Amino acid sequence: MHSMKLPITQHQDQRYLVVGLGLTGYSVACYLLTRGYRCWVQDDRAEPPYRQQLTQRFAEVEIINAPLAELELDGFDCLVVSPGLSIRSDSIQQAAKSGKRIIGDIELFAEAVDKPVLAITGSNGKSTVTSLVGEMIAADGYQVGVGGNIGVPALELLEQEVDFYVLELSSFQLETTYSLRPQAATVLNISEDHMDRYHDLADYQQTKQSIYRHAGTCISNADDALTRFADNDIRFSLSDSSVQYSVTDSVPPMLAINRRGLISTAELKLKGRHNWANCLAALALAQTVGISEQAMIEALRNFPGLAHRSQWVAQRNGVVWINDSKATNPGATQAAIQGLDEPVILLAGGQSKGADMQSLCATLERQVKTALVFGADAGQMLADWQGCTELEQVNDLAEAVQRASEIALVGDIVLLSPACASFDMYSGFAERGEHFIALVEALA
Ligand code: UMA
Ligand code: ADP
Repeated sequence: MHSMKLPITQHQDQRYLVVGLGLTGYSVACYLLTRGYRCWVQDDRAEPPYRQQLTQRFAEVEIINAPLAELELDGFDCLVVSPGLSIRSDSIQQAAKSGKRIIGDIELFAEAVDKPVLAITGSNGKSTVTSLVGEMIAADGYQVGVGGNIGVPALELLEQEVDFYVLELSSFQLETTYSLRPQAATVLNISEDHMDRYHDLADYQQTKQSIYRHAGTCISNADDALTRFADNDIRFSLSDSSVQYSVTDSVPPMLAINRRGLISTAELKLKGRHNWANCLAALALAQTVGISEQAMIEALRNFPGLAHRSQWVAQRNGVVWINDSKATNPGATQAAIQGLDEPVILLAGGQSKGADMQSLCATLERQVKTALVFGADAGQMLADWQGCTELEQVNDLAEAVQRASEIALVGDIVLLSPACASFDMYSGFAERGEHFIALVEALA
């Protein structure tokens, strides 16, 4: 097994500016510097997260600590922009107009990759499907590289010899990707997210749909018209059993390929109807690269789900506590609540990113006894949810957990499913979820 791929020869003469030194920027800089490219790094933060790691590995690297708008960009041929930064900013638009390539880490990956890629996007369920497809491929005895927005930068995957790659791609990453040719690609679903980065839902949808551009097979969700690409899409559906990947109408339903039941949903460790859709999408993806049914079924049966996605935390005095910190938009929260049969006390809040919280009203009215809201956009939630359910504003998650423990009755579920990003109070959804677990464990 090689520890490193051979240097690539494309664009060897170009001068690269890596824009942003987060996880992505670090992986891009390492990738370029290891291969001998001329590369500089820029970040406007006083102490970029990966400065120390990068300078430890490459003492000679030049890190420019200034806003992009203040830089003379004529000396660069290509800007590799981190996903957290919008390419619609004036300075990047100007650089594009003057002929510079504007790309992201996934474009560099696409230029170098020589094995089949399965590509997954959507507003919700990406990480679950990405991991599940990875498990299916591994269960069939192949080596697989799983990464992208899920948290392992795609370029790091190139350091190992594998048979297949499975990539979770965010809309931000897709904005700067042009030549990825996935063997199969899917848009799992589209609901409002990142409305602070897009003009409207159609703009966001169009970015998501670019994953289909050079895909061998397009896999769409027949229950969500916004995911549809063309008449010959492979489709999955929870409601239409005439499409290739569906559920039977037996009780309990089975996941089915062309109406033939493969495995009962009762055998899945993943809970909630939205996860059945995720399983169908994973089956469709894995089948395009010839994974055996036996391996797919084994993976479906064993996959416990990921942390922070409707994760069971504890049962205390007849009350179940669930951590769904990864729900960073209203669509995800809706799916989490709808997956439960019990009365819910909802803990929600953070940064809404411009999403319309009223889309949750019907679900709140039906299933949520009380919503405890906190964080930067608590005010918006209070206003948008007025009259749908009982509402209380609290200062933070600690107070929300305390208050929930006071009001929860036997048989209730306390669900952290914030419908918001966490960056007003945490480094990310994982830190928020860990904090929640610690708070619940500390309850008397
Ligand atoms: N930033 C600055 N100044 C800079 C550069 C960045 O202020 O000069 C800020 C950004 O505005 C952003 C933060 O730093 O708020 C992080 O941005 P980044 O692009 O450096 O992010 P990375 O650390 O490289 O992480 C990114 C993804 N983050 C984003 O897209 C915001 C990670 O997804 C992903 O796991 C990682 O690359 C590896 O591919 C996180 C995410 O929130 C989990 N993704 C969004 C989502 O899932 O909804 C799209
Ligand atoms: P992503 O990577 O797209 O954020 P995850 O698999 O991490 O997706 O799940 C994030 C949240 O989205 C979960 O906490 C769950 O509540 C919700 N979710 C998962 N799958 C779906 C789906 N198919 N439809 C709607 N919501 C979903």
